[in-house]
Amino acid sequence: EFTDPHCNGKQVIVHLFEWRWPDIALECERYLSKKGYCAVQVSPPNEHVVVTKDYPRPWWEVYQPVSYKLTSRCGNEDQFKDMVSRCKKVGVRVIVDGVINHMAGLGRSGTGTAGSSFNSDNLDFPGVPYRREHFNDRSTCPSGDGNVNNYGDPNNVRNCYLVGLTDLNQGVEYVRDKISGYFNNLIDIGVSGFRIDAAKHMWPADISAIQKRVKDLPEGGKAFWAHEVIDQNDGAIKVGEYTSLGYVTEMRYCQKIAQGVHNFGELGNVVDYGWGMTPSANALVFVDNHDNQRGHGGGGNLITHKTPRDYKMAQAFTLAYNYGFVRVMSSYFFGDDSDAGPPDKDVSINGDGSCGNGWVCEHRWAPIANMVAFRNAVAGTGIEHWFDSGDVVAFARGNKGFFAMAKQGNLDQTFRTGLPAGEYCDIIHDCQQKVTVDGSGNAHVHISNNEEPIVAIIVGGPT
Ligand code: LAG
Ligand code: CA
Repeated sequence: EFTDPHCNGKQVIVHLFEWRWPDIALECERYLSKKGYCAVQVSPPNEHVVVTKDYPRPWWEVYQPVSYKLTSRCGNEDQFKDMVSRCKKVGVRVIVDGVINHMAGLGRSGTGTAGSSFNSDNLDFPGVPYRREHFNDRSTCPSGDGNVNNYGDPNNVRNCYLVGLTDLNQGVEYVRDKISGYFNNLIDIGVSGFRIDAAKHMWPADISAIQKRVKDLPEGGKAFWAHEVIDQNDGAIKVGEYTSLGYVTEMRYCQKIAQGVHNFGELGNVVDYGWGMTPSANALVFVDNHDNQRGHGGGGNLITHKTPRDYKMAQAFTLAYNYGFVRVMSSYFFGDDSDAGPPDKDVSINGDGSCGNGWVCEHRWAPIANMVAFRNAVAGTGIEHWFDSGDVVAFARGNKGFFAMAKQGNLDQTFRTGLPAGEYCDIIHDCQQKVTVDGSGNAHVHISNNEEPIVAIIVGGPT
């Protein structure tokens, strides 16, 4: 019910992390629509704190709400509306990162990005307005210091302050009304779905009560919901508590795909239900996200754009495989500084289609971008003709697509592809090589030892 992305069967969303609204509008028109991306997840559009005290304008200031007015670091309300309508016009939906667990952190006060005053220590957010009675307190939070400090206790995780962020009580009717009012305003503007920040830190029943107050989309049906629940088999809270509410983030996949790319022999076990991984129908799947790529939110031992060859293999495999609904990450460079905010320059596009001005644009890397069409083309098919030698992995998706990658490159091998006979373009390399499938469905595959030791072909693809 809450897992329909409303984009005509398209299968992949992209997170344009901290991109500004005018840049996203342009990207929808010039790129995302053409490559078959279903939707873009945008950073929180609501008013938030301006952090200058601990660090000059860190990325994470957008996770400290001041109100639900639509002026944020990414742009103002007019720019937001313009982006949503321009993206929608070219068939790309907008999914908003909804920060509704909390407001700004203790110790912060002043004026937010839309001009509202606030004082966290007094639990006073007149821009909403929220007051003391709308927050959790000693009567609901059992931890000694008021902060989340025991992941074994759901009351602690959900009713206490996450890293000192003033924790809203979503059990209060007024709070539910304010949050659903914010979401309904976004739906009126044309937004199609929500990524729910810190869903683990809210009661599923409270989220459900909020969802009941959120209107259907203008074209009919419920909005798309993806709940951020970090479950790495390390605490009391399980993603399964949220699957009736929409998609849930499957963080264990980040660990599994990293292990798999480091040792191809493990790729057959990349979805481990024994590990409690979410059923495919509810799993939001990604190689990395904006938190774990910089060591926040369950980081460590995963693959990011900083190792491009591995990253391309991880993301291409993820798009070729048949697990979950895939979100592609699109980052900016941050070196060793995990607090660094986004570049203060527009996203520029180089002659070769890559991005400049500090934007990584993984979603434009050919092995990632072109695999979006692959996933769209093979939707609904199963994995067939699985081959895994420990160095080489290959498989078909029904009789619609075939994918192979070779860890060391230098591959010359014949595989069963399951595809109809014919000549196909290798979509990974923009058709620079062709793959011929013979009458029995076999094809000889060549992979050089380069930066993208991958081959992929689809029925109905470019020729
Ligand atoms: C999330 N998911 O559950 C976001 O994906 C994650 O990026 C958010 O944390 C978190 N929940 C709260 O929305 C981020 C940073 C934190 C940052 C927080 C608030 O990962 O490091 O905390 O946003 O800006 C920062 C400071 C803390 C401080 C806190 C309160 O890093 O040291 O205690 O602000 O002032
Ligand atoms: Ca909470």
